Formats: sequence, structure tokens, C-alpha cells
Amino acid sequence: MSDLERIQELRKRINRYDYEYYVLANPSISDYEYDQLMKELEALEQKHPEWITPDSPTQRVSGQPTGAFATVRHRYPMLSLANTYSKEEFLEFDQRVRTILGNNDYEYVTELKIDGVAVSLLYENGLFVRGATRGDGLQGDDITVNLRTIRSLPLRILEQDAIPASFEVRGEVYLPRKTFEEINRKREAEGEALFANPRNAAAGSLKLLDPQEVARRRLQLFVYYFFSEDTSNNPDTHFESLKRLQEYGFPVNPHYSLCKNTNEVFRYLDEWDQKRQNLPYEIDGVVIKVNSIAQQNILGSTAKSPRWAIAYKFKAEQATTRLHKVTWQVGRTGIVTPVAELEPVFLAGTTVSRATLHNVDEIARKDIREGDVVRIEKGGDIIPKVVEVVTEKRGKDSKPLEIPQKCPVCGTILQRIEDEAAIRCPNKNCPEQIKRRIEHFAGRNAMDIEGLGTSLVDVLVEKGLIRDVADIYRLKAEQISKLERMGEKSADNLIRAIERSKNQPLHRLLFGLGIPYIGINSARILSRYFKSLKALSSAGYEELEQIDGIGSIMARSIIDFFADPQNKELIEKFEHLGLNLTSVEAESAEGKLTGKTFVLTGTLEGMSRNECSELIIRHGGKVASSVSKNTDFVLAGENPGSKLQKARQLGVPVLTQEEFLKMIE
Ligand code: 1X8
Repeated sequence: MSDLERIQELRKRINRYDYEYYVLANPSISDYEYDQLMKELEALEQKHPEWITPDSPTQRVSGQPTGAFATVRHRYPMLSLANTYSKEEFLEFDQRVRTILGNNDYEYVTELKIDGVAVSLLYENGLFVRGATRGDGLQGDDITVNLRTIRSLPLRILEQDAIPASFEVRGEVYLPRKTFEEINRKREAEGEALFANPRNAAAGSLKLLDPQEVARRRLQLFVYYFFSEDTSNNPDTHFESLKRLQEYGFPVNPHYSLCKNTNEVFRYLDEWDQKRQNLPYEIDGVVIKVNSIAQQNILGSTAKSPRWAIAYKFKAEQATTRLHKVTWQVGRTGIVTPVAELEPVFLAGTTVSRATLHNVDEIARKDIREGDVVRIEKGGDIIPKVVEVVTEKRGKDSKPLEIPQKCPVCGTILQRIEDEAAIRCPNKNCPEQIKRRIEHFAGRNAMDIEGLGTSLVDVLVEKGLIRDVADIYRLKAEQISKLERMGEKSADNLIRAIERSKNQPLHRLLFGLGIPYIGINSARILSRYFKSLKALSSAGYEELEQIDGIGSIMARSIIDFFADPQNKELIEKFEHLGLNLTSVEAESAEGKLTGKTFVLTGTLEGMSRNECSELIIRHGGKVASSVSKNTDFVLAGENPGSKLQKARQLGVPVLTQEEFLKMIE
């Protein structure tokens, strides 16, 4: 067999195994055998780079980060669906269908409505050639490189007798709940803003400009439409379309059902309203489609949506309660956020007494007032939100809510931030900002001072015992033990925790400073590069910006931070107080793990990934965020992610936590 023939055979087999693994969740070969095939293919492609084709399984993550996405025009407009929220409304839809068709002779297909991001996928001669977002329905963004990273998306469809020369598939890219939670956990650890729900996270991921980064998000796909201009061989019904998509190797959500009448549709709706909590991904309703394609064509579409399909949306769980008061919270960066103080009410498993009101625009739009009865819900968001005011229950003397002009804590005139609907207290010395900055500094991912939480920070600042983060290190046990609910023992413990924190590695201190846009990872990069706080504080913009992983916004933010005299002074105080201001990494680089690069995946027992990274670095090793040929070991905990798969493909040794701990014993 020639190399070319072998390459072709390997690709076909690996694509088949990917399909079994990612679409059917039913692999037929061992990981080891898979790895051997992949390695062989990689070696052959290295020998003959001119034969690398886009459908090769080695090419899922390819290409350099793009500057922006090209705009593409959809062949057929991507319509949205009309929504209904009740069975009565569905019956009205059914009545319209019956009137237009002039008979009772039709069936429906019901499918789950995936709460994700709609995409269009184009295949030519069986090959995935282009993928796009919906955009405005007529044209969207070309996100082909990002879609290729989705392992269940066929780069080439499974072998068929006859395939149309060209066809389009539509579907929904989504994030399973678990993956979403992992992403948010990681973001929280790195001090990045959390995604409100899996859909936002999926949308944000698809818009990333670096396919490597997209691959790490582990997006998934379900497809639900098939279009082809080759009408000779097209399916007659939507049901057959779904079957065909499955035969082609696409991931089709398995819970679709053929319904002969509206009662069967209702049964499906009730069933999934019940069962949806147990699905590993979020759905926001059910899509109901007329099954026959000929009948779909008779029904046609309006400018906005087809007349042969409708979305039945589930209601988010809601409750009504009284809004006693709106409080305005000042964060560590000065942003002032409205919070609704509610009469406690039970909702979706927990008692709720506060809800976010987002920002001032939101309050104006909903005309929310103190004393109102409001409807709240727990949607995909972590914190419940106020949906609307029950205006019928509003008292006669109710007055519109006043938006504060001054900071509720320090009285400084608030500033409106353009484009963000946010208001901000510009006074960096606002007591509330000071408190929240100190709390952040003492936090788990920063200096990790155990016992110095929200309420103690509040008391210490209010009593004038601390005014900035440096003051923490001047506290005396006698001062603390006198405070309410603090004894000598807890005071001693706190002093010891404070003392210990002086030796925290530089990147934790850097992160703790709360420089805007600097998360724990960028703090690590800076620490490794500059090796001392002094060196970082005197770095110029050009030098900062050229560092791998530090962008121009971060560079600007760092410059601004260290230009502030108060922050300059802070560094001097740290020095006098004996805090560690240098990176010890360089000196301690001799250890059992010297020269070894690790990648962590999954949940570890008894330590966070962050703690584990520090352990590796302390022993002279390095930690990278993605698996490559330069990775020496992948350390896999519980529920490892795609990094494990990648490690296997590249033949990188995978360690259990136990094996890893033995290495550094
Ligand atoms: C949107 C969605 C559709 C389906 C599932 N999830 C969605 N989010 C489906 O048809 N199974 S159809 C659709 C649309 O046409 N806008």
C-alpha cells in the first residue's frame, strides 16, 4: 500500500472512531489503538505535508488566531421561530395550519429546543467547507475554524451511496451544564467575569479569535435541519431528514418524536417540562414542526419565521414577592450596582431574599419602585432576577425610584460610564471600595489570609484599624482580640495567617492588588517575566505589550496602576513590612520536576488546580494550559476534559494524582 493510500485509510478509520466516540458515545477500539493510528497518520503527514487536507482528523485545531471574522451571506435566510408560551397558543397555531392545508391530514415532529447558538454548516462533496453564525438572519460571521474544533462535527460525512453535491445543515452549538460549570470555576479562580449561563458561554466561545482557546471550551453540537438543492433525492418528511442526518454521522438529539395529533404533542410537552432538569444540557422549550416537507412548502414562511414550525417555550420558575427596598452596592472597582431586598420567598429549591437589578437602565425600563410587588425568576442566571412589576398591586402614592447622584457610602458625585449603563464612584478612597479591595487581597486566590473575610474586613476598616492592604500587616493581636466575637485564640490565628501570607509567591500578591484586567494567570506571566514587583512597576508599555499573554489593554492598565502615587507608596510599605516581592521560581527551579512541563485536567482530590500548579512550580516544574508536543506529563483528576484525549493522541504520558505525588515525595 502506498503512503497516500495508507493516509486515506487512516483518516477514514479515525474519523469513524471519532464518530463512535463523540457522537454515539460507543467506541469500538481502545484508546491505545486509537493513539497508534493517530501517531501513524501524523508521522505520514509530516513526511508528506503536501497531502494534508482539511478533513484530516489532525486538522481540527488549525490556523492562527484571526483578526476578525469574514461576513458570509446565507444561501437561505436563517429564520427565527415564532414563540408560544401556552397550550392555547399552540392550538391557535394548529388551527392556522389546518386552515391553510384545508384538511386534518398532517403530523408533527416534536424536538427539544436546545438553549445554544444557531449555526449553519455547509458541506460540499461530503466535506465540511464553511460554518457561520445566524447574524441578522441574512448574513453572519464565518466561524469555520472555530466550528472545526467541535469533535462531534463531521469534517467529512460517513460513507454513503449517493450524497448531494452540496447541502446545508443547521443546528445548535451548546455547552453541557457540567462543562459550563467547569469553565466558570476556572474563570472565578482567575478573577475573570463569570458567564451568566451556558448559552452565553457558548456564544462567547464561538466568537473567540483563537481556535486553540475555542477547542478548550469543549463545545457540542446538535443538528436539526437538512437542506439540499438536489431535489431528486431529498427526504419527503422532516422525520426522514433527521434519520438521514444521523446516517451521515451528525449528532442529532435523540429525543425527537412523531406526533399524530395535538394530544400527542401535549404529552410530549408535559413530559419534557418535567424531565428537562435531568438533562445534561439546558433546553428552553420544544420545537414543533409539520412533518411533511410538501406541506411545509404549502405553508411557507413570513418574512421572520416559517408558518410550519413553532417554539413552545417553557416558563422559568417564578414567584411573586414584595420588594422592600433597593440598596446600592459599591464594588472594589467603584461600580455601583442596585440590589433588590425582598420579602423572603421559596423559589426553585432555595429561599430568595435578594435579587439583582443589574443596572440603572434596567430599573428605568421596568419602572421598578420600592414597595412594589414583583415577579422574580431563576433563569439560567446564578442570582435570581426581577422580571417585572405587578403594577396592579402598586400603591397610589408610589414614586419612581431615585437613582443616586452620590455614592451611598462616601457621598462623592457618581459618574456614568458610557456604553456600560453603569455608574461608578470615582473616589478610590471610598471606604466601601477600600473594604472590598482588602477583601479581594485577602481572598483565596490572592494572599489567602484565612479568617479575614467580608465581615471582619468591614469591622477593621470601620474601627479605623486598617486603611489599605499594607495596614493588615501592622495589626496587633491585642487590637483584634478586643473586637466583638473575637477571642485571643482567633486573634492569634489571624495574626499567624497574616504573617504566613507575607511569603506568598509574587503572582498572588500581584493578583491581590486588583489591577484591572489582571487575573491570576496574567499575574503568573508577569511574575515569571519580571521576577520582582519593582521591575514590573517600572516597566514601559512597549515591554509589557510584547509579552506573550499580555495584551495592550492589560499593559495600559498596569502602567496606569503604577503611575498612581498611592500605589507607589503601597509598594514601599510592602517592602518595609517584609512582604515577599520577588519571584522565587527562578532560584527554586532546581527540584524533582526541573525541566518538566505539566498540564492539569479534571478535579483533583484535596487540592485545587491552582494549588497543584504551585506545587509543581515549587518543585522546579512548569505548568502549561494546553497539551502540545512540549508537554511532558498530563496530570488527570476526576472528570478529565479534552486535554486527556489530546494527550493520548500525542502520546503524552498521563499521570494519576497518586503517581504525581510519588514523583515529588
Ligand atoms: C432553533 C432550535 C431548533 C431546534 C432545536 N433547538 C433550537 N434552538 C430543533 O429544531 N430541534 S429550530 C430553531 C430555529 O429554527 N430557529
